Amino acid sequence: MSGKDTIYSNEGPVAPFVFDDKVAGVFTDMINRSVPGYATIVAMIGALAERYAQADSVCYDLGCSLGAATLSLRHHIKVPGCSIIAIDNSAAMIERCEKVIAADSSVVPVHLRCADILDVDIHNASVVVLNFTLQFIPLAQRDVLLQRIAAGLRPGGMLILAEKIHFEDAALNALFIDLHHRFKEQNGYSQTEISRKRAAIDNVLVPETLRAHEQRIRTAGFSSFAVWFQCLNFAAMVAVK
Ligand code: GEK
Repeated sequence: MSGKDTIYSNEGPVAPFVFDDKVAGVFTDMINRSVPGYATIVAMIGALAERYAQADSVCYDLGCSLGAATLSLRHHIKVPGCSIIAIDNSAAMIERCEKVIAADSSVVPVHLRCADILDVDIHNASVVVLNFTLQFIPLAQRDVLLQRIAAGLRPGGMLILAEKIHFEDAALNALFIDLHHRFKEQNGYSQTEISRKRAAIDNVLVPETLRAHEQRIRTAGFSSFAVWFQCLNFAAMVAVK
């Protein structure tokens, strides 16, 4: 389904990164070769949802791309009456995601929506997943989004948040960025591809510190918070209402 990501292999001016048809067509290859631990995080999203999905509730996958987290949720939900709402504002992603879901055998209902997650109602939720999506939301809108998620979660409901992160210590921040670039190099990206992608994503993907995430999550009304995965400048967190 996914082609090989060669989007930044040529020289030339770099436009800001967008989730268009070209990106959607190579997305699985791109994210697996770019995000350390991505497959582990996706698998664990299912394991967490298996414990926290509640009967007759909704699991939300916000910024679902091609539906990797949706499939993981779908194959782990065991309670009756639970459905999944998967949302992405990229039409190219949603078109492909529809095919992925149609080809999958699970009977848990999935409703796909092409919409901005900032505009979508969150209601009767037991699990909400933001798997590398919040980092693309403008900083000024992140508090309100987290407050809406907290309000839409049932008591005992869970937020699963994975993000690229920033470090307050400048030397460590530089070290982790450098090691992440080495990781990409080891996965077959050239120096040109790495630096052009970095330029394209600058100001489009805005990472924050773990401290900022925890503060926002607690202020939004969650009662517990933990980091359950981290590799270099990529981390996955969990919070329970
Ligand atoms: C996975 N979760 O594979 N509204 C809806 N979707 C959005 C918005 C928005 N405001 N902003 C960005 N997106 C996936 C991976 S990718 C992560 C998520 C990455 C969507 C965007 O279109 C893209 O599909 C996704 O969020 C981010 O488990 O590329 O690093």
